[in-house]
Amino acid sequence: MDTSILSLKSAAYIQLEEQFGAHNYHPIPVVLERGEGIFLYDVDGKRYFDFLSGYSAVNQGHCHPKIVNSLIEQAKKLTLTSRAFHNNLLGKYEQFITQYFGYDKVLPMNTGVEGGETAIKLARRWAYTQKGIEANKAKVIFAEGNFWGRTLAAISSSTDPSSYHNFGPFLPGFELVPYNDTAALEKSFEDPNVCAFMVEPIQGEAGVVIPDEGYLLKVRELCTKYNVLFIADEIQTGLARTGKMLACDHENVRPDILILGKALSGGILPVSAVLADDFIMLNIRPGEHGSTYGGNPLACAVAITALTVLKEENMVENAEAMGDLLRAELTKLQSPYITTIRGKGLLNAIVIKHDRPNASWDLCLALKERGLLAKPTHGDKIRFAPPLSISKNQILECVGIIADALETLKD
Ligand code: PXG
Repeated sequence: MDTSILSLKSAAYIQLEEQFGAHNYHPIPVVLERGEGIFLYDVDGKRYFDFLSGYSAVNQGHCHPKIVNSLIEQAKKLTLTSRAFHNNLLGKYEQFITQYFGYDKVLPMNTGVEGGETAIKLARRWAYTQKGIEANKAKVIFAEGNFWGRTLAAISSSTDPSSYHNFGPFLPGFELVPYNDTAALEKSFEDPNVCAFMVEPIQGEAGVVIPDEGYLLKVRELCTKYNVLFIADEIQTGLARTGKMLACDHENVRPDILILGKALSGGILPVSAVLADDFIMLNIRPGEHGSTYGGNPLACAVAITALTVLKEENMVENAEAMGDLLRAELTKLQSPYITTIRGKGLLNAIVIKHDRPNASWDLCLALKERGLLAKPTHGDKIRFAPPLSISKNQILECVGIIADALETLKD
């Protein structure tokens, strides 16, 4: 650990994690203790623009007062009943979210990866009870470069060795096609045992990989033609992040199964949801799937408010406008070290090119020094994804910080 640029206080906190925590992450060396809107504050009181937003969990901004208030008010009344009993918020939340997104039913879970698992179980169950696939033969297709979490099922579909290496054996029944390749997808669909295609409308963790225009529309067409369920993983792309409520809205396509997570709680607690119509959802009966915390009243209260805030504060429109501005201003920098600037709304990435092998890490350290937090992904890519409440002047200030930090790559 290079602590030369850290206060002793920060170094002590990092040392504690190093000594007592598993070493399964490699964070930027900053120790945060407070968040407000688009800003984070470290233990020394230094303020930063947050350009990661908890990997898009904090779309509404840190500690949004309305969402926090819902949390506190509900926490004083009732937090968890388990699904052994009914609670007075679950039905209200279920009605709210299904009407919000236009599906018959919702199945509430907690983390994103549980949402993915749930979607696959729904698809397999539909395969056996509706499509008529022989027992244990159902296949789910994934796109290369996908990321949907860390469980054994999620890494069984992964093409990233750092996700799957030395964790086998893996779950059978998963197959891969290249992302953004509808010809390969159609070929895979010729197998009658295929029941679903699970895909991110924009691949987030792969480095904000945007498919060609028309890709999602063609996916929808092929899924309908071959009687295959279209599962959209909108855990990172959904909830206004890309300048539409859902990234699928960019092509006006409606997936058969929609998975939401992250910003469904505005970063307050883990809340995920799987939405589908009755012909898919009602194949699962009591006792066949669930989770202790899924649908707990605290999560229900928080999620209703988190979704309400997105609309009340026009976050879809702001994400679109501020994303356009951010990319235009980054392009104007004409930096020799940025080879690509891509994104939709406020889900953006730049690709760094430099002789130095750790240039993107070094750039993130330089950004941190200047008061902006971002993190590299897959070596040379840096995601720029601030909370969706960011203003025009703040975007311009941030691009100034980025320009200044890029200068440090000259030495
Ligand atoms: N789907 C997508 C598209 C994601 O980006 C998940 C599913 C899983 O969500 P949960 O809540 O189970 O993590 C993600 C997660 C990390 C990390 O630190 C996670 C994500 C992106 C980058 C880092 O584990 N996305």
